[in-house]
Amino acid sequence: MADIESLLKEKRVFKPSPAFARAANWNKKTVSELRRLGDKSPERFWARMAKENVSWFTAPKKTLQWKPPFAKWFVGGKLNVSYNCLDRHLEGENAWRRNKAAIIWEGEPGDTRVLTYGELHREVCRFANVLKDHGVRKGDRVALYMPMIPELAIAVLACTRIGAPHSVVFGGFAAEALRDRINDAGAKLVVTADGGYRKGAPLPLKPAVDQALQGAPGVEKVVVVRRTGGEVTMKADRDVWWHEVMEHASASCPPAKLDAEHPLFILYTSGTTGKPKGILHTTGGYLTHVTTTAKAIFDLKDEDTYWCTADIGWITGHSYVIYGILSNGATSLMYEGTPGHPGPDRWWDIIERWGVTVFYTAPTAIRTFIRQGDEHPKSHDLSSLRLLGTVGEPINPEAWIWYNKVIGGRRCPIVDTWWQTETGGIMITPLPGAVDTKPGSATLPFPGVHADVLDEDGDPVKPPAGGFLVIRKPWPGMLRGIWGDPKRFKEQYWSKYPKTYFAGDGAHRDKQGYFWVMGRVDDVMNISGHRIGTMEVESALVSHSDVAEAAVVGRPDEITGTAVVAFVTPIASVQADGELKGALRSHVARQIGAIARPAEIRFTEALPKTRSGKIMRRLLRDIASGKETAGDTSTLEDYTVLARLRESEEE
Ligand code: 7RM
Repeated sequence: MADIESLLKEKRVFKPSPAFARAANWNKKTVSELRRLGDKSPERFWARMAKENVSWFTAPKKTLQWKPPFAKWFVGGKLNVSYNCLDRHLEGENAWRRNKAAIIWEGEPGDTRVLTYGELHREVCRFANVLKDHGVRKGDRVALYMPMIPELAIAVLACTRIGAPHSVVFGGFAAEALRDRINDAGAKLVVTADGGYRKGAPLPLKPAVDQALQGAPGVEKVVVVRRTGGEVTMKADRDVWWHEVMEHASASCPPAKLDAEHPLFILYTSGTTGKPKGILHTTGGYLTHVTTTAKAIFDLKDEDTYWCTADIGWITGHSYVIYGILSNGATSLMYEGTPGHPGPDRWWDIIERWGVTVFYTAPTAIRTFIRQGDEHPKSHDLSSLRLLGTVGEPINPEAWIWYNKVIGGRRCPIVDTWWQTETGGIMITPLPGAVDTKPGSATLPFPGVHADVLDEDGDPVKPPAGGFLVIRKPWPGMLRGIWGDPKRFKEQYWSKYPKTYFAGDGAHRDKQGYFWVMGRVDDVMNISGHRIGTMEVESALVSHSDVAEAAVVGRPDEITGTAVVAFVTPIASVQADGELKGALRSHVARQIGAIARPAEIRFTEALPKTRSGKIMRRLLRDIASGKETAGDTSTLEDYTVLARLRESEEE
């Protein structure tokens, strides 16, 4: 298992421009000083960040208490997340931010709403009072099943104001998945909406809540936002309208003074099998991590209009649409709908109209845009952009170069950020004013983060080489556990190596020590004894001009152990035929080597993805080997894809 062979041949290097470097929040000098501190003592590094970037009612007494795998950060410290995201921007020397936009929101139909820091503070206080009026106390869990509307941001911040941990459930999940998550967290109250807009039409949400609650006896109240105006049934004594209960709620609600380790939220992420895991994050460490990383990596300035396209139902939406951005007093843009509505240029239109300066999105979205053609971004003025980011998957160099050229006009640094729901915040990333970038590499660990790549025996690999990605020292944003399941927490993350967090990803380090994350180790294929990441074969496939997207899995093979099966979506104008299959097989052989040549290629219109755009390869593995799908499919975005894929079998 030791080596994950890296066959990536990427050699290009991009240096930060002198102008960007000069103005950066963290320049070369700051970064090298902080790296030294973080290498020597992560605790002292994070203690300094907690002091510089977070406001405390009571300063922490001890930075870290570490009883592996259980960590407590900033012990004795008291704080409030909503205070850090709101109140502190209305006080003292920051008081001018009262009328600065905190959230610029745009609905899919084109309606807009701008909430200033002053207004957002008022709304959050009012909703915090509504929660209290409806029986929610400190420690009680609140489930949020909502579209991407301002009320979702208001609701999460209101929860943090009173110390009620929230559990945001993707609006795309079905009733059953919602019910399981409500019950697992033991939520007492649910906030939802009549519906939201997606792909040009209202999509109802309330019926799924009604259905879920038939099997969720712990829920006492439901607050319903009117978004689409669609028909809903309101259950007497249980359901109330948001606008009615908000009408008389007081806008004064002092923030609860919470322990640094008070639970902040639970976020469910799908396990490979069975029950989804409720990842638990707490208050002081998480806020320190996301505030510090957002400031350094997105280089947030008061003049910026920052847009992260992630849904709040994903960790990226928690950390870098809401918490890390608002705690820095920056302006966060939030968009309700799909990228393709009303036309394929919707995102570029938003960037142009609002003058977005920092843009953070997923490689899967970038590949979709490449497929649609350059004319869409090129029909808009994107010159406001100054910094680009990616998250969620490895980005193939072709897509990186396109993003740099077509979206960034060759002037914007790209930060390829590696992290997980479990890590809370970004862990491996370029610092845009200080670190040279290479297309396809997340570059180096953030200061204070002790990431490494180990071999099967637990020894660090000698670069250039591949292995298992781990974090050797605790960090403040780390998950504190799996809700209600400490055993699974230990087994899942802390059992492969002693006292070391195993992320489940494979990575390669190059001669310079740069990290190249190759994807989940479950996805690594062993072909005649050679370990090849699915991502490398995918990257080779999408570098062919006729291919828009590709997903690769291994299928058991008597001779080679594993045979490569590729699911390929060709670009719109191309004839998907046997000739193209042959061309793609040779292309992969040329790019990587004959060993990686797909034994089978299946053309498909769509791939099974999560709402956050990750390809669900374990479902493809079942299809490739002709098995029925086992395990959790609740995170699948479009259920019809599976049936269609089964029909794609080779003639
Ligand atoms: C933030 C998020 C986590 C998994 C992770 C990786 C993959 C994320 C990158 C990446 C390569 C990246 N949380 N991943 N970012 N792989 N380069 N920059 O995505 O919990 O939903 O997923 O995503 O496999 O383990 S997540």
